[in-house]
Amino acid sequence: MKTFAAGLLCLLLPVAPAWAAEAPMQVYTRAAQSLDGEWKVIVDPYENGYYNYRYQPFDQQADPPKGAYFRDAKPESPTDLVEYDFDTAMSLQVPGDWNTQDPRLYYYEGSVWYRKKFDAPARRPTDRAFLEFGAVNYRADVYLNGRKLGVHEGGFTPFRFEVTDRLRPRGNSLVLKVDNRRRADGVPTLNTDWWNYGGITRSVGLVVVPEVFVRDYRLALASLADREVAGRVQLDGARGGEEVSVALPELGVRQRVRTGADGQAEFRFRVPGARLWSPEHPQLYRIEIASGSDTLVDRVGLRTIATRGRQLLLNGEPLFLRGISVHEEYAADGGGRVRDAGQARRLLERARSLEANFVRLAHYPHNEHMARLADEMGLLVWSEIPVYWTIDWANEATYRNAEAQLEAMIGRDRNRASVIIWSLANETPVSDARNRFLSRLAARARALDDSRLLSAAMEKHYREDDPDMAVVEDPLAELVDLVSFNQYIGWYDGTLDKIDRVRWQIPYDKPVFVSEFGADAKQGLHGDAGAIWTEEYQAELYRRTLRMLDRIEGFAGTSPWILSDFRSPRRPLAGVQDGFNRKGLMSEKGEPKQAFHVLRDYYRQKAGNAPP
Ligand code: GCB
Repeated sequence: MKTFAAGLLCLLLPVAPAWAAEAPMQVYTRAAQSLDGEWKVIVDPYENGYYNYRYQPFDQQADPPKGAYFRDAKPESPTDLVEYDFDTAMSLQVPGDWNTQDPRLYYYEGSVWYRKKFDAPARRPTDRAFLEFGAVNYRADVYLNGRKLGVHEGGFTPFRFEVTDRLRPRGNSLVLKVDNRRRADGVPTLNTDWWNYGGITRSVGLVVVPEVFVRDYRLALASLADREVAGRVQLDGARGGEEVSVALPELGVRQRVRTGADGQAEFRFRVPGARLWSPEHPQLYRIEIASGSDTLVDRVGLRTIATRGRQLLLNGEPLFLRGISVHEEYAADGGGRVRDAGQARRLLERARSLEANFVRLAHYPHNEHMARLADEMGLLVWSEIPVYWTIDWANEATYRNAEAQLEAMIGRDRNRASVIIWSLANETPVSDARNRFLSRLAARARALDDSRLLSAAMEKHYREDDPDMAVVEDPLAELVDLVSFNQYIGWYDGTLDKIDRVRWQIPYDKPVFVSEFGADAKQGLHGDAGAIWTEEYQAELYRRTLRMLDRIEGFAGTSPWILSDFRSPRRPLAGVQDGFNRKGLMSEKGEPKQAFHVLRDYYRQKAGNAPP
């Protein structure tokens, strides 16, 4: 299956962005030829390489001229006018955002052309090849050897193109036009409180697989009491009737099943001796899925997550989420978006040093390293799509874009034991159009994965007859499993003393999760606890807020805002913010503020590890 096949027809017709409809593909553990490293780039604010001087796209012409950058052309004679040359152009590293690699691109929002030359890997004549992109922000127009493969929109999810018949043995030219301009109808939309990092921000690889291969699988502990595991395998290229073997060697499990006409095979077996996955014992087992000449190897944890009334249950036991929100940014070494597994690990280690057992990966799907490391390190995960603030709710294309991102997120990470919550949205204003949009998304998420909890970061308001009575009521709360909301009492909403007065009305028999609270503080700025921006104010806000939250009935955890300071164009205050949201418990470099210790002590107590 292809993200979007741009065949002959598409030389004449516009290539529409790829919205969904693509089956997930598990590639993380497969050997791939890496296309990371140095790419040649041309910054193109006027999209000169895409449009001719009459503003007609070159890639909709049957025979695009050499001036189309995706042709990656060279002059063929001394008078041949070609006004670009990738070979002599500047370079950027992939994966990586462009903003922090070159000071001239720090604020740039527009198009950059990327080019990579590569030789095809050795393969058998029947093998198939896929170009896999971890994420490109925001829109990618992708061309191989001068021909368009397709378009992808959405900056945080993987996509791929089958290029089996398009590869040359040597000297392939892969060209992307990457455009990070914000759009009113985009997901996210124009307005966010984070940096709009552009570029090929995650790895690119070429994956070679046999003609028939294990494309995807899912597996979950279906019954805690019976220790029964259920799942299914999806072959690609199958005719039906293929044998598939599923093995968990450490548990002595090996099952053989056969695919139906759709290439799918279901399995079900018992694992009486299995140790369940939990933050205390993040046990993973090797799984081998084989069919014909293909074998996919992975590591999986087995656990259940559920709610009972206002309680959260992990493996049937009550669970309190000692969480922290995290942006996928590692600014400690001057960079921006997390570039590799090492940086992802350091972020999660910061979270663990807080005694957290849970991370809210805000506000978009993070790179795949995060959930995989969380599996290994024993951190529970909330994963969300960037349906943030003022989405274009009534626009069907916007809905399909959001749904595609949801499908890609769930498709990629649904075998990660660490991931327990899919979140649909953040602080979205209640309206009929928004309710319809989110209830469709909720139904889609349930259809894709019924083994996890659904949530969304909602908002609170106050009762008209009682200004100290905070109410969480939202039609969305009916649809989700966990009633989550963000609140900033003592920061955007009143001063510290208000925190002590507020009472809560939350009329759902569901666990309550406080997905954000916090205050800005500049690390190293000290003063009176009554003065904002100081570490003391932030620490005091944490002390009072934690006491308040403990009074909420059904309070099942929190993920305060946020682990580390992060870049935001909404935060210009010189000398304090300097372009950073300062609500971190640590500076962007990882230096803890006082509030870090307040929250860590609280979490120690919750974990039953309070110092004497
Ligand atoms: C919020 C948003 C988060 C912001 C934060 C803030 O409610 O969900 O994205 O960064 O507040 O600091 O204002």
